[in-house]
Amino acid sequence: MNLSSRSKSHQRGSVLIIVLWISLGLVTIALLFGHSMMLEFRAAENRAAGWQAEQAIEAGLRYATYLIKNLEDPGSIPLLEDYQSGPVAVGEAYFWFIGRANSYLSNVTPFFGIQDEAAKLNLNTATVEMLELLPFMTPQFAAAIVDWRDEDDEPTENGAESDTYLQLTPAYEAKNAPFDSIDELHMIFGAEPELLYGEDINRNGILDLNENDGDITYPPDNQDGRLDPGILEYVTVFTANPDTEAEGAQSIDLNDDEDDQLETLLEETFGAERADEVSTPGGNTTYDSVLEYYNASGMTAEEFAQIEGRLTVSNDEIPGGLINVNTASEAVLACVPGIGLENAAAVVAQRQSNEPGTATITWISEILDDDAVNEASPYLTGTTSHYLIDLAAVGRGGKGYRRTQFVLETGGESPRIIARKNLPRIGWALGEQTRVQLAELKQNPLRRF
Ligand SMILES: [Ca+2]
Ligand SMILES: [Ca+2]
Ligand SMILES: [Ca+2]
Ligand SMILES: [Ca+2]
Repeated sequence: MNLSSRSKSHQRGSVLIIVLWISLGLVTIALLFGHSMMLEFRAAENRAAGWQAEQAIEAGLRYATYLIKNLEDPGSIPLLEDYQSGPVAVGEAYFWFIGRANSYLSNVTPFFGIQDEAAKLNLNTATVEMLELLPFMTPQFAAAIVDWRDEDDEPTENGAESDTYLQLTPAYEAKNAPFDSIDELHMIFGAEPELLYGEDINRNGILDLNENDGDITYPPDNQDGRLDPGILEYVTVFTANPDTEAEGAQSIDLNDDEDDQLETLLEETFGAERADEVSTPGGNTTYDSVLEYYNASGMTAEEFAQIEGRLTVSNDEIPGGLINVNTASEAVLACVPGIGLENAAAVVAQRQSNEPGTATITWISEILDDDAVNEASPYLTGTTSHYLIDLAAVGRGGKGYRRTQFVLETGGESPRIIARKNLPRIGWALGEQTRVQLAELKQNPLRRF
């Protein structure tokens, strides 16, 4: 081989190496481009699934509004057998109504259904003694709640007013006005996540795996196989003022019935003859509770149940924020004077023998003595006008998880939305079984539940 041919072959080798490098570069670029396209595609897919989930939540809200508007017994909770509580398909998406089982403390699988906001203690009307009886509550936090909402800046015993809040960083003042949202509890002096959320960090009313593993994963829990929810589980701000003045309002105020609406209702329901036999509030009678009127009226329990949902009492002595004895948990009933920690379990046990969908208060006389009934009834109701619609949804392929809570208020022509809150996308609320089912769905998008 002469020099020139050796040099030529060397040149060919160099060219080959350069070509190889360029090809490799092109392949790398193509791969990187492909990868970013794939990421882009996945992001678009997730966005689309999230959008579908949001649409499903709107559909769930319309469905709940329809159910509540058309309830056979106004003021009752829709019966589970009368509607789909989840998963409900909306195109490629699904929604669920996150619910609460009657005895949810040991539940590990989610319960789906429409909830009652009147099952809870009202932060704006509950006394400090009532608040103190809630699980996880401390005397300091109960007093600080009352100080937050009361008009003055004088701390109650153990409480906290602006003096305390102005020393914090950042500093702020006590509200000195009613709570607009239970989320304001985060601003109350002494608010710790353990106090507000307890073990139920994802606020779904069931014991998720991380809520029963001690300190291995957040939140801390006592690993006792029972859910110990925090204060947020038991409180509301929405039940205080049943608006009997609202347009199309259905309620008759027994202490302020100038148009004799009750008489008309009795005649329409029972006929003129029976309506005459039944007493209507006369003269200066002021009732502390609807139940007090029932006891004076001479109606049977069956008769009273037919009209109870239309009745209310306004009374300056009564704070409002009535608790529905048909739906409240044992922990909430324990806060009611006359029931207390000693009778709450018995009331819940008695309730379980009632017909599902019961919307009357009369049955508490079967479990409490007369004194207790008189003490408790001003705080209680058998019906509700505030429904919690807690919706979770996923889009195509089980992706795009969303959760939004709504409060619907009845009393006018149609239920109206008085609160709407998106919950964080982290904090899966549908339990392990649904997670597994959805993972299978992701593998095979054509499959359905
Ligand atoms: Ca105050
Ligand atoms: Ca939970
Ligand atoms: Ca834990
Ligand atoms: Ca526990």
